[in-house]
Amino acid sequence: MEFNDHLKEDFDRDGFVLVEGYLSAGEAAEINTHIQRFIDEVLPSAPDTTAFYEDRDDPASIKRLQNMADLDPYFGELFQSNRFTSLASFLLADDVVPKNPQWFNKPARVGAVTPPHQDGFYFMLEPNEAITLWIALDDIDEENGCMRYVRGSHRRGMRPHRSSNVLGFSQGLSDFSDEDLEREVAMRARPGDLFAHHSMIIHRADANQSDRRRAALGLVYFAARARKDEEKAERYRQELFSRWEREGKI
Ligand SMILES: O=C(O)CCC(=O)C(=O)O
Repeated sequence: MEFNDHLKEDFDRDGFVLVEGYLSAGEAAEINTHIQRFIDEVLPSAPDTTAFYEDRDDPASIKRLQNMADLDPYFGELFQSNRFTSLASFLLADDVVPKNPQWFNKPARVGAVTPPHQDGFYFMLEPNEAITLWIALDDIDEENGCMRYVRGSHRRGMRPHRSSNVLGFSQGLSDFSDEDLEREVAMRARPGDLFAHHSMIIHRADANQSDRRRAALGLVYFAARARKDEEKAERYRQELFSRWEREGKI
């Protein structure tokens, strides 16, 4: 697939790029249909850690689905498809290793904030070179919790994080500042629009204060040149799951 050089220049400069209509509205609707099928048919027999809820007593309040590629061939194929790997590869200037696709949902009224964070803090890569292709599946704006990126922050290193108390986003920046807010851009999107964001970019989203859902599919790819500290990552994962179990969150 051919991509415009400006796309890479913008991505390198800003740490994120919006590609409007990367998928058609029809293709986004098809993904929505498969998400619902996944919830109805796959989730009931999937491991508990596949879904996180805003309210564990309310099955309609799913805020996150993960491991979808391993559990369902449709998401496996979508994730591995050239359409996405070629874009990730072009922007990272490397071969890419597909990681986990996740569904990020903010249910109407109850969808919580996404705290400011850098994905690379969770990824634990050296060099920290990875990308998320974040595909909007709804009309998304300030009211239902659009993505907010701190332009260029991927070039200014890893910032300190601390426990955020937000399920699914356990870590948030501890020094998020007014200067970050000044550089931040709120990005509206329509179904099928795609944001590509670098693992070092600071991003966040507000809670969903609207009567509309806000959903997106996030496809994560690591650059082939990036090496993961597997031991550190596993230790972190275990600590996190024990904490969630203790707190009754999963
Ligand atoms: O969808 C969201 O609110 C956040 C997603 C996110 O943090 C990510 O894709 O890295």
